[in-house]
Amino acid sequence: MCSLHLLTLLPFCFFFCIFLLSALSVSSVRLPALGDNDNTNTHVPSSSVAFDPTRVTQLSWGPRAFLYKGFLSEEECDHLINLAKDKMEKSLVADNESGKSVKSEVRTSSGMFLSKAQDEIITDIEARIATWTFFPIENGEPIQVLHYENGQKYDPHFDFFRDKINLQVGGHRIATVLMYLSNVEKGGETVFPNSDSRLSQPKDESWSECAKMGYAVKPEKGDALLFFSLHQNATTDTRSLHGSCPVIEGEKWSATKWIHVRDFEKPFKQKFSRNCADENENCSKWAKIGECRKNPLYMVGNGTIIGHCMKSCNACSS
Ligand SMILES: O=C(O)CCC(=O)C(=O)O
Repeated sequence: MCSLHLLTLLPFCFFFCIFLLSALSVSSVRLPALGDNDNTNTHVPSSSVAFDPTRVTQLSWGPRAFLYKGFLSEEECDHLINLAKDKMEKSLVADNESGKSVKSEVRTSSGMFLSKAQDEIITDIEARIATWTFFPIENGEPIQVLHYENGQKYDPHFDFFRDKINLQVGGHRIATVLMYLSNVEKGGETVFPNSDSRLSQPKDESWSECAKMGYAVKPEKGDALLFFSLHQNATTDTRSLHGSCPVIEGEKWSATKWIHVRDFEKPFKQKFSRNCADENENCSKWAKIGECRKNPLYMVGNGTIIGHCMKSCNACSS
């Protein structure tokens, strides 16, 4: 009787032992947790700070949005602010008809564009963005640093274009990475008024009234928000409507990397052996204030159309 029981228990014991062994071996592998600074388990050769997928959470599928906790170190945030702070100008928006950059009350912050690969730290951050988003570095625009003081905001808008001119350089902006460079005491949230998740996010009194109008993300120094402006089939996603709520207390620093469906650098890299000239006497002045990057179609053309300031923008060899 007793030996019969032992025989029937034998297969059970066998499987139990296998289960125990596998559980022990899994628990002995330590994955870095959120907020853990030990990045030695992951290795990305193109950026000295390892990309760590365990820090990423999915926020919404409509629009597709993800938050990376501690994407930038404190030092990287401070470095971006230091590079930008003496060069800030009133932020502009793209005019829907002409595509030109124009002043508007829709956006009351100030901002400036860094150069791509401006120094080692920027090169590193750009490499990390490429790893996270799966988009090559050349599809990205230069990083734009933004500063919002008390009451300043960016009303809800789309990052995809509605004019034909901007579309010619790199096509639509498909994704945006917003990096928060400072904490904000109150307000300054990034809000998505059309998000599918707008009604399901509980909000207490720490959120501004503006943030309560949609799905919102509180700026926290070092965090980065990635969202997509196009659906998987490359049509525009109107749920990607987003804005920066007015700052109520403190100030907000952020940095934006817009990513296009195609190579955004091509016009800059194009070397024309003929027509290496400026067509406007103001070209060198405009080039110095960053117009080659801010108004690329006019300044350097798009590889088919020759720009008006090819020489000053170093877009050709004479
Ligand atoms: O700073 C923010 O939270 C929003 C910025 C933004 O909307 C943009 O740069 O397109």
